[in-house]
Amino acid sequence: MLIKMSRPSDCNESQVTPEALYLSRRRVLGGAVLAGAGALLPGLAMGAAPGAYDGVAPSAAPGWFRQKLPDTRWQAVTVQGESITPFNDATHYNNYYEFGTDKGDPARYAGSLPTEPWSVVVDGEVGKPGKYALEDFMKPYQLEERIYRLRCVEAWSMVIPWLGFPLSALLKQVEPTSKAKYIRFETLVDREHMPGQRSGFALINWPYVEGLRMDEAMNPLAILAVGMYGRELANQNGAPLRLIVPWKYGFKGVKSIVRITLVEQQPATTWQQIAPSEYGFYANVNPTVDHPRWTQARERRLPSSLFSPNVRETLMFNGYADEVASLYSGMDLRVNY
Ligand SMILES: Nc1nc2c(c(=O)[nH]1)N[C@H]1C(S)=C(S)[C@@H](COP(=O)(O)O)O[C@H]1N2
Ligand SMILES: [Mo]
Repeated sequence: MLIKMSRPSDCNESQVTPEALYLSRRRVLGGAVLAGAGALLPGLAMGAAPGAYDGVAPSAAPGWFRQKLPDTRWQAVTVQGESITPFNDATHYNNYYEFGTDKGDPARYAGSLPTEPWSVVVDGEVGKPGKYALEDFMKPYQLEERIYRLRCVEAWSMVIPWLGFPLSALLKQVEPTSKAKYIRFETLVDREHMPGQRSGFALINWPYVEGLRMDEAMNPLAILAVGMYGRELANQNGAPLRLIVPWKYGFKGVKSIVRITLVEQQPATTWQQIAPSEYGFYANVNPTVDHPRWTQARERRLPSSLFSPNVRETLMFNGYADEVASLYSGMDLRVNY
C-alpha cells in the first residue's frame, strides 16, 4: 500500500490534504497499520518538497548517501495532528555528552568532528565479523524514511523524520550465532574533537555504550539512521550512524556508532551504570513508571517555551504499543524499567 504522488516538488505544505494526512497517520507515527504493512514504511506522500522546509539546507552528503535516498522524502509537516519539530530545534537542543552537557554544546562543538572516512566494526557472536567502511556497510540497504516521536527521559520530546534502514536487515546479514542474545553498540572515542571526553568532571566512562535484547533489535521499528529531514545527519545528532528505537527513552539511541557487538550476556550500558535506580536497561517509554525525581506522565513537546510550554500526555511505549508491547509480555515493567 504505497501511496504514490506525482512528484514531491509539485506540492508544498499548504497543499497537504486531509486525505493525505489521514493516510500518513496510518503509516508513520504509530498505529496498528504499521504491523500490517510489515517493514514497509516509506516516506510520506505529501507536503513540502525535500529541503524546502524551515531552513533545512540542501544536503552536502557524499555520493553514496545521495544514491540511496528514497524518492519520497520528508514531505509531511504534520502527522497524526503532531507537527514535525522544526529542523532548528532538532539540531540545536541536543543531548550528546561527548560535546558537553548543555543542550547547545553539541551544536556548538560537534561540527568539527571528522565523520569521513568512517568505519564500523561488527564482532562478537556473528558468523561474519568485520570492519567495514561506512559506504560498504551501507551498500546492501535502501534508505527508508521514518517519522518518529523521540521522547527523552528528561520529559521533553520531538517528532523527527529519520532516514535509515532496519537494524534487523543488518543483523541477518552478519549471521548471528545461537549464542547472540543481546546487541551492544559503542560510540566513537575522540578526545581531540570531543571536549566532553576531556572533561575531568564527566560522569561517563567513555565510550558511551547502549544495548538491546535481540528480539528488540529485530523489531521492524528499530533502525540505524544516517540522515534526517531528507539529508544526512548533523554531527550533533550522531553522524554518520546512530540507533533509533522510538518506543524507548532517547538515551538508548546511541550516536556516532563505531562498533556493534553481538553478545551472550546483557551488556552494561552507560546510564544504567551511572544511576541504576534511575535508568534501566530497557528504558521503555512508560507514563505509569515515574523517574525517581520527576513524573513521566507528561512531556514538553518542542518547540516549547515558558509562555507556550506545549505539554502533552506521554503515551505507553511512546505510542508504539501495538508494535512492541508483545516483546514484554509477562515482564514486570516496574521492575524492568
Ligand atoms: N553517544 C551518545 N549518544 C547519545 C547521547 C549521548 O550523550 N552520547 N545522548 C542520548 C540522549 S539522552 C538523547 S535524548 C538522544 C538525543 O538525540 P538528539 O540530540 O538527536 O535529539 O541521544 C542519545 N544518544
Ligand atoms: Mo535523553
